[in-house]
Amino acid sequence: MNTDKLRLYLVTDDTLAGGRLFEKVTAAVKGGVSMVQLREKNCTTAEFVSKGLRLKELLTPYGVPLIINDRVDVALAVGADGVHIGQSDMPCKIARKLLGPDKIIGLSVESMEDVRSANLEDADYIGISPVFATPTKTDTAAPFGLAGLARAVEESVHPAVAIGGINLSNAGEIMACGAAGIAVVSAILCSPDPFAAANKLLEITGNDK
Ligand code: TZP
Ligand code: MG
Repeated sequence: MNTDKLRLYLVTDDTLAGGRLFEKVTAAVKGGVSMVQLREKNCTTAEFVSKGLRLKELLTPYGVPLIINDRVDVALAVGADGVHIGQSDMPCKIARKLLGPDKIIGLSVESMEDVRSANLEDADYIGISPVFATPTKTDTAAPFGLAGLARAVEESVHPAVAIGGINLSNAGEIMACGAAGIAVVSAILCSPDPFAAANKLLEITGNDK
């Protein structure tokens, strides 16, 4: 994959977006978000597909890839650009078989052991999760911290995106650890101005590369 797309990765949360998800995603993409993951934990499959189709239509004119969280079937159904899978989701090898060689597959890693096993997989990137503790997702493994992030990036054969508690004040430090990009939820979706938030984050990720 084009690793530039990993630079500013927006992960959705309908609740945090306050029912204005599509409006906020549009503003964020105009502000510089380079990839979007539709992450839905509480909706029906029909709703997931419907949101995915709408998001795909919204993102295509901007050349921004759509990634579906967890669900390979939903990714196929909406013609998404890829999936993001966790340690307890569809095994990567099977996801690759189902999606083919050209789709993007991202793999969450929650420990150094996960990083080493991800090295054996045909993934396009890893998501290092979480770097910092975050109220957005509390059922996480222990945070990597900056030192752990740097070690994980070093150990990984895949480009790495960091997630968890990333905002304007620490994005530069994340990039300095060698990450290919940052993945954020609240730093953009809880901002009163998602366009400006994305734009500032993009500037930071660019400056530290
Ligand atoms: N996976 C690990 S942390 C996280 C996910 C989906 C949430 C990150 O949210 P925020 O608001 O950017 O800290
Ligand atoms: Mg998952």
